[in-house]
Formats: sequence, C-alpha cells, structure tokens
Amino acid sequence: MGNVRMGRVNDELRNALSELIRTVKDPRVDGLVSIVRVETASDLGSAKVYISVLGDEKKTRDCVKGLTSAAGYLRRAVAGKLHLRHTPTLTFIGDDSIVSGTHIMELIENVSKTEEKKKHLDVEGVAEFLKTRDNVLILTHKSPDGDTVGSAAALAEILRAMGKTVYVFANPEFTKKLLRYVKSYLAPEGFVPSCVVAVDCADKKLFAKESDEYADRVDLAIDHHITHREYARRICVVSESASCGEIIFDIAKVLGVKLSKKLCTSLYVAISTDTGRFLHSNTTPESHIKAAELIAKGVDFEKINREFFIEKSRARIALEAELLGSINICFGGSVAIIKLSDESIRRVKATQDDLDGLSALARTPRGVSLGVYIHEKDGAAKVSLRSDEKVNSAEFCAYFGGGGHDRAAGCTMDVSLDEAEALIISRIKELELF
Ligand SMILES: [Mn+2]
Repeated sequence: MGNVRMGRVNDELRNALSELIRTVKDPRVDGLVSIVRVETASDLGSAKVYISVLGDEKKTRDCVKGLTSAAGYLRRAVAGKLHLRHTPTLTFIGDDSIVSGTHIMELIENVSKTEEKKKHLDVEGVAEFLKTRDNVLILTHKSPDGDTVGSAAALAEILRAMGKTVYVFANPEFTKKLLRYVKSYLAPEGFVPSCVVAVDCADKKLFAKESDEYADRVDLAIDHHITHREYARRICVVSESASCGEIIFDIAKVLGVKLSKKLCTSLYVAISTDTGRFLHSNTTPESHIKAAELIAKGVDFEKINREFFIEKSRARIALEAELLGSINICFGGSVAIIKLSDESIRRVKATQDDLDGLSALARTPRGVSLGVYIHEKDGAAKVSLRSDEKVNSAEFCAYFGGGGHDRAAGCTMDVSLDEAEALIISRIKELELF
C-alpha cells in the first residue's frame, strides 16, 4: 500500500479513535488522554496507537491498561465507523515524548468536545425535548426518499396527537408518490416556526435549497447516518438503525402516543423503503420486529411495497429495457456498467419517480460484484456504485472525490458518460480488483 494511502489510513484511525476513546467506560481512561499518532502495518493487520495522558507516568500506564482491555471493543467500533477492508488489531503504547503546545491544545479541545457531547440526546431525551416545544417545522433532505418523508410525516402525526402545531416543509422535490404520505402536513405559506427539526438529513448541505433559511437554525436533528455532520443544536443519531423511521418509532413509544393506522403507515414506508423491503444489508432483526408491530396495527404492507418496489410506469419500463439491453458486463462477469443519457430521459418523459433506484439494476446480473450506474445530470456524469463485500464502494468513489457507504457510494465526474465509463474501468484495472 502506498505511503499517501497509509498516511490517510493512519489519520482516519487517529480521528476515529480520538472520538471513540471517549466512549470507553473504564475509569482508567479519562478525558485527558489524546492520541499522538497511529502507525498501521502495510498489510493493515495491526496498528500501534501512541497515546499521551496529562498527568504522571502512572496515569499513562493505567490508561494504556484500560485501553488495552477495551481494544476489542474499539476495533469493532472502528470497523463500524471506517470503510477499511480489514480493521487492524490495536496495540496501545504510552508516549511521553510529546508534551508540546499542540498536544495541550488538543487536550483542551478534547475536554470542550466532551462538554459539547451534552447536546447529544437519546430517544428519551428527544421525547422530553419535544414535550416542551410547539410550532414545529420538520425538514426533509433533497432528493427525498421514503425514509425522510415517512419519518417527517410520522413525527408530524405524533406531535399533532400531542396537540401541537406542526408542519412539514413543502420540499419542492417531493414526488407524486411521496407527496401522498406528507400532503396533510405541508406548511402553509407564512408559517413561522419556533422549533426546527430535521429528519434523515446527514448534512445541512443536503437540505432542499428552498429551506436554506433554516439550515443554520435546526434545533434538533434525528438521523441514522454514520456520516452525520453535527449541524444542529441537539442531535439524536442512532447509526445502528436501518432507517430514521425506526428512531421515530421509538420516540412514539416513549411518548406513549397511540399508534394510529396513519402513523403506522408512515413509519412502515420509512422502514420498508430504506431497507429495500428488508433485503439490504442494513436490515436488522429490530427492523423486522418494528415492521411486524406496524403490520399488526393494520398497515397495508402489500399496497405500499407494490407501489414502491413492483409497479412501474411505462417510462420506467422503457428505461430499464434500454439500460439492460445495452449493459456492459466486463471483467469476466464481475462488473456491470449501465449508462443513462439526458436524451433518453427526455425521450421517454421520465419523472424523478421513474429514475429512483435505477442504480440497483447494474447489480442484477448473477455473478456481478460491482454494479456501476452512470447518468447525465447538469452536464456532468453522476456515478453510482453498488457492490458486494469484495469491493469497497466508498473507497473507490473517494478517489474521484465522492463518498458514501461501503456497499453503495457515488461520485460526480465532469466528463461525458463514455469518458466516465473509461475512467472507472481503468481505475478497476489499476486496483486489480478482478
Ligand atoms: Mn434514511
């Protein structure tokens, strides 16, 4: 592995561990420890983590012991946070050589970060917070999906059941299919909220630009993305949740709100769509248990799943036929590439609903480990990767300035569709992926 790449791995590990050591419950590991540097072996099998502690040598020794006994936990937590193909085993080493100004600054920063952690709420904290608020506006993300819409509708329903005034921001990107679930909550013109809540939004850059005026005054963000950027005053991020809807479900339970059919339907839409009707790798037993409870309350799961996953418009069928008809299966059947031009979208008069989830098509041929979907947007080539465990999509896209999850990621290239395809192919060759 190259030096630059190793340097990045070391930095990522250092950053991740700096956060994670603050979650170690061992009393020997306190707030005044900081990570000086990380040295990862080139095969990613092991890493030495040099730590420094404000205090005497004994404190350092104790802290090393505490971290060593938490090494297994920390390694698993790092694996969950970073997109590395292998997570190294961790060895903690006391480093007293650096008690420099920068180090002290860092310690101070760590302490203030610990202070800052107070704004992180759990589900009970969110329930308490919501009880005290009224005139709430709920924000969804751009390119809205079933999770952000289902979560927003469900949260609005919960707050209405509590007698509060609440609306969902009228995101102009709500598609016809999604609008059905949220239209009874849309904010009227001139509504002035006293509390702003964002659901399923990992970054304030991901708000619809029309809701820009609220981006810097979000009072609470409820989210499940591991990449969540802490833009709000209060944050409830449950990254183990397959969908944001599952967190909203828990909030409803804590608040003791009646699970009406309308509320259950919104929650089911969120959970089913974000798990790809319970088949994506993010699906957990918890997703099924919650969905089961919603179905028991009478949710029409068949109708919802037909609508989101089975029924297709004529335009969608035409697009799928074109894409599958011209699919490029290469690298001995391990990679499949599909490309969609603006011209095709216009020709079949496709709507945003018709374009949703097309990226999954590239992984449908049996034996394909990496599916690549490239489409034209605003004159650039947008690339979406879907992969199995053999390829880390996030790392692959990071090379082109993009990002995402390890099985699903994307990037934008300022080139034509054919040029983007050629770049992807040469990168796969360079990495000798297949
Ligand atoms: Mn989501």
